[in-house]
Amino acid sequence: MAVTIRTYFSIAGVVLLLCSALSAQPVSKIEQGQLDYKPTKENLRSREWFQDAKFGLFIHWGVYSVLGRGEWVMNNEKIPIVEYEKLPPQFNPTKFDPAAWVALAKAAGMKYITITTKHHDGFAMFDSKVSDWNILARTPYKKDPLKMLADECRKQGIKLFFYYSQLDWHHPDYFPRHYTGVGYTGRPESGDFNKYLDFMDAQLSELLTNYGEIGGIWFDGMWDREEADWRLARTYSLIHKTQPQALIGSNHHLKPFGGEDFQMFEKDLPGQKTTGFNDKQEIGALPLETCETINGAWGYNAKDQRFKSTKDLIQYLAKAAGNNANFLLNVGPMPTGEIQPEFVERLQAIGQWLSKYGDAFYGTRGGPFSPRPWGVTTQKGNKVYVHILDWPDEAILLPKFPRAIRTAKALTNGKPVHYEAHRFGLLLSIPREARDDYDTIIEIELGDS
Ligand code: JFZ
Repeated sequence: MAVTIRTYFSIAGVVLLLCSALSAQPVSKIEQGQLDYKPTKENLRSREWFQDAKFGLFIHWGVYSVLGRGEWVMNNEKIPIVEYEKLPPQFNPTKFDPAAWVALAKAAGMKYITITTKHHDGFAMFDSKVSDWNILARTPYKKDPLKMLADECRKQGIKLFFYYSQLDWHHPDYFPRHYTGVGYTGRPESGDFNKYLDFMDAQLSELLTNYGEIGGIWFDGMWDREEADWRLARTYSLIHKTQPQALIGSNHHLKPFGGEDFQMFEKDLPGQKTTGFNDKQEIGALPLETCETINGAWGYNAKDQRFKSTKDLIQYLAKAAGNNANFLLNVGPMPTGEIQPEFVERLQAIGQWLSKYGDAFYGTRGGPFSPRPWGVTTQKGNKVYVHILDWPDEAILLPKFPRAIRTAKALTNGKPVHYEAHRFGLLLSIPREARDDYDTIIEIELGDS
């Protein structure tokens, strides 16, 4: 079994991976979803918007950032709740500047932000009335960063999505426990899971009523209890009723359930199954999104210096687009509220590059040809964009196009490129001077037939 295990996964994480790989098909309860679901007009419009948007900023931010060892630190290091509760008093992000975060996302060419409202540690990074395990009640900061961010997003024209962890290592009623949050937290060995789900629905209601119109909810964590009845139908209807335009997606690494509006792939291009925890994940018919980190960490990790290059990230964006998927690229802000310079530099470089090549991304869908070893294609109307990511020669043979070709030009310099409609396919010349360091894009205009 080929398993890629991220470094911050502890032994428990490895056990989790093995267990999920060995377990039979998931029990039907988890698959229930909202069976009678018919998306509204607003929802369908949002899906189109989402697919056009192509590029978003993922933000993992919570009290774990104080320790700088990622968002799984509580479980990885088996920190009991009494100890973990000492983190919020140390969390005072006075340098958090929502205008700067949103401006950075925009400068990167991103159209939306997805931020953790509550991660697996159960800590609400927003004003919650249903539990005092939240940023206003427990930290010296005493402000609601989500409110500040939501206001700023509206001002700057960026959509805001909320990540919400269904898994909870802090709530006593998250019981029975299964893979994680087991044995060390100090919670009683009893609890009422339905009460926990009531609490979750109450927090979701808060998120859906106090922050204006949102882009959607990004669920994560139901993989922790495959056997449980998550009452998805109820939760999903609550969301769809309260905000019909909001899109629901869930990181359960399976085919989408009824009531979901988009499908996500974690650290994986759609259908590639490279991570070891998604070997059962099939591509459904919904809009797609793939998420990735800049170094190896979601939440702030002070020691992780393995930054991907701007080239890697741009090529990943292109591959996602060529696979008909959005790219949600993550940053884990520091406990000060700032985003570290290595992330900022890369995001700005991507944005600068995209400001020249955006036509080949925004508003496109996966192109006429499935991804190839040399690159991918995207398409918008009668234009096909050929993204050549890795090809050493000055000519390349593409499969035959479904329609006649009117023009072909390199987006690098805007000049026509030579092509020949050959009986084996389309022969394209890619002259040296038209090359781009990251992605050489040839725009092909198709004729009417
Ligand atoms: C999940 C989170 O655990 C992680 O912290 C981060 O938020 C990411 C975006 O989503 O990642 C997972 C979820 C499940 C497994 C592995 C990683 N799993 O089942 O092995």
